[in-house]
Amino acid sequence: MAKPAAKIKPKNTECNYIDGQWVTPLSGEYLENYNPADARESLGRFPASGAEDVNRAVAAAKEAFKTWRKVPAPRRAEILFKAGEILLRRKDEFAESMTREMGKVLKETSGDVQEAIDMTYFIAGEGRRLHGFTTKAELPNKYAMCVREPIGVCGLITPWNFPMAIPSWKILPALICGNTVVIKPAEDTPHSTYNFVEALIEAGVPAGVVNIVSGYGETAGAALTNHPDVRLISFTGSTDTGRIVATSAAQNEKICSLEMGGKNVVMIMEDADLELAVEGVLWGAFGTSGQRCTAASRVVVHKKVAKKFTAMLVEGAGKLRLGNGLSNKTDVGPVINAEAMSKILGYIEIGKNEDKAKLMCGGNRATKGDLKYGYFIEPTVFAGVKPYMRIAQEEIFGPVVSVIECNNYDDAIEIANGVKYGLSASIYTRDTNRAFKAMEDVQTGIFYVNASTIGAEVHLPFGGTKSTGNGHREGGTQVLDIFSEWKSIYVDYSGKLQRAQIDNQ
Ligand code: UN1
Repeated sequence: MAKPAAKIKPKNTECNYIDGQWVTPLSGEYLENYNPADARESLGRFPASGAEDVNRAVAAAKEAFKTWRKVPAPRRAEILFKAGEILLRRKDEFAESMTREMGKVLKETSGDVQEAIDMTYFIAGEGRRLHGFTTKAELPNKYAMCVREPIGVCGLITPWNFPMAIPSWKILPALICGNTVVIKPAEDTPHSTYNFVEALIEAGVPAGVVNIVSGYGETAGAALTNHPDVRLISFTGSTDTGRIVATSAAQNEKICSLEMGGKNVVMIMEDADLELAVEGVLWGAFGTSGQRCTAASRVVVHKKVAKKFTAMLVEGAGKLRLGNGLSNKTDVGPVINAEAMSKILGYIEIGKNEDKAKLMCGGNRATKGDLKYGYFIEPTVFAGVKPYMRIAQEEIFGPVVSVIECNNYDDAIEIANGVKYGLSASIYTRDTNRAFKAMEDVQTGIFYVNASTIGAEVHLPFGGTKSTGNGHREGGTQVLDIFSEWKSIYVDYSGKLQRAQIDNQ
């Protein structure tokens, strides 16, 4: 008689993590994770979960909330501190795995893991500072105070461009406030979120407190945003998807925090240090292949220095080396997938034809040697761009930058503010008065002086105005306002009937 086939234990990454267990998806479906630098390389399969998987995870999170909410915040913080240590120990390994699935260079993926570590320590510290306040009550012998309360089950939907940092921005503050979470990582980069959650598990997060359901937005994501037991949705991604998320969240009164697109500007005044400015724009526009919501995608430059600046920028862009992010010779990695590549190339066509801007360098897919196996786009600079053009208005999310000339400071501000987004902006100038004035005049959530539009730090609020978001801020202590609700408490120690007291007023 033939022996029964040995049961092969599925890898953790082929499972969802629900109620403290790695479980295969009830949907029975999977998605394949590919290396964007070489699409021949599969990095394994992950669940393509359905509504029944999400239901299971939400039920576990709902149950775990009953006890987790009662764990004192300083105790919850101890787990986070431990997770920070684990992330630090495994930083190189996690950075390498992120470069494989996301494409950005090792320096940037190490930065991504570091941002998660920073967030871990920062938010763990908040475990001893979940301050409320007291105030005077209207009556004598009465005490009034206000405390933060956890919200319940939080549904988190995260993007692929910062596949560990952004999950950390959401999971950690949710946990410190006493909530439980179900996270659906981006389908292009689930592994980095799995790595992050593994660190939390090793640090001792109890079963059901953190759950991962991997899958697509249309199925797993939609099931999460529609689930009646999910009290809060926190989403980072495109403005179009954010609108869908917000609409379904509104249907059952969910708290909803959205972090969406950007069309960030670097303003270069006639007195700027051009070398500094060029370096800033190169890093801001082409770092992470331009796939940051904070990417510098517009440069507004004073007409007196425009020619010189553009020549320096084009020279710098031409020197950037495209390649696999694992090589220390690479400056710019691939874009995330074939669809993104064709969208970006589509915008380059719009820039050349419809907008009739001047293509100064780049403009093509790079296919030399092994690059043909990946999704590489040459760093692209357009000059002669007018503020109304589509390449100057729409988020391209790729290595494409538009140089727009301005006549003076007021002109620069008008162009800077003339887009629907409001995430990040910067000014290069040696005039401190002007720098301070710009701080006030620019309508964005983040502003830099003599630095690029990228590089936000975790202990300051992160988020944008206008169509970039819906008024919330991640990072800083302000993130606690997303993940907790205020409870006002009145203690009457007069021992008198309330009615009598009111009459005495
Ligand atoms: C994003 O692009 O979605 O400030 C986040 C920065 C990074 C975070 C970017 N710390 O560029």
